[in-house]
Amino acid sequence: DVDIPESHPRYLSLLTRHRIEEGVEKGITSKQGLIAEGRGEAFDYLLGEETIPSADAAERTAAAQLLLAERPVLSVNGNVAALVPGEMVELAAAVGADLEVNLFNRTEERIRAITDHLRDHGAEGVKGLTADGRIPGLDHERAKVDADGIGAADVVLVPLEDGDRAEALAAMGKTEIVVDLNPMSRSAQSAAVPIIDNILRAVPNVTEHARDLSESGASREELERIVAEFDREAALREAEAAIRGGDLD
Ligand code: PTJ
Repeated sequence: DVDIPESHPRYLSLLTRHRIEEGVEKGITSKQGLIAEGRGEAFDYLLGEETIPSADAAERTAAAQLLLAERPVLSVNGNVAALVPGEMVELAAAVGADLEVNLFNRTEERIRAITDHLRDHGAEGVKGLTADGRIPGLDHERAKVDADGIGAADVVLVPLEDGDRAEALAAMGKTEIVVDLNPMSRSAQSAAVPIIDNILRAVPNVTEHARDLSESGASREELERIVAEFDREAALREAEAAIRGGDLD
């Protein structure tokens, strides 16, 4: 990747910056993606740059939810493609989900670049170019999805998503899993399963949970129990408390 010694105290954050910069240079990540990255980094710093226990519980729940789904879809934008392309391909394989390139600042060119990038990382049949479906309640460009992808999905993973789109997808009745370092963002607030963690840690951990659950032969009942026991309000509260640095009351 790049010559940053792993022992460097800011290793992960330097690696992340480098990947995002490279993403912009390759035409994968938008310039707004740089701003989003800076915002995420600040929250991650306050979280201690670690997966807190409530985030791990959310990641296990996300794995259960994706395994239970009939038509799970993982949405990929310019930041996700730059940061965790191979990890998204692995997660899709572990839970039997489709990958769909879906952009906030949509251009055909960037969709093609991201699709190629995902294929270079082993993806097959990436969705997103057909764009024959619409999310109700959003303006034209922001509303585009593949009808047989996100349009028909029952469970969607939308990492680093814009608030309006996250709310509109939830309003369509989809079970929404969001990865966002800001527990106060509308995306995190509208998700059935908000994962307040860095996408770099979150995606591999969801995959690991999915593999554990599959390999241990977890039944539907057990997966449903994991989903039912997850408390989204508590997860959001605990993340906010960790960021604010202390007990809430
Ligand atoms: O590629 P596009 O056109 O689809 O655009 C993607 C971005 C991310 C630019 C677009 O969706 C956007 O503008 O998003 P926002 O509104 O900036 O929200 C991004 C959220 O992701 C913010 O709440 C950040 O704190 C959070 N975030 C940033 N980096 C990470 C992150 N969350 C988890 N892991 C990160 N590495």
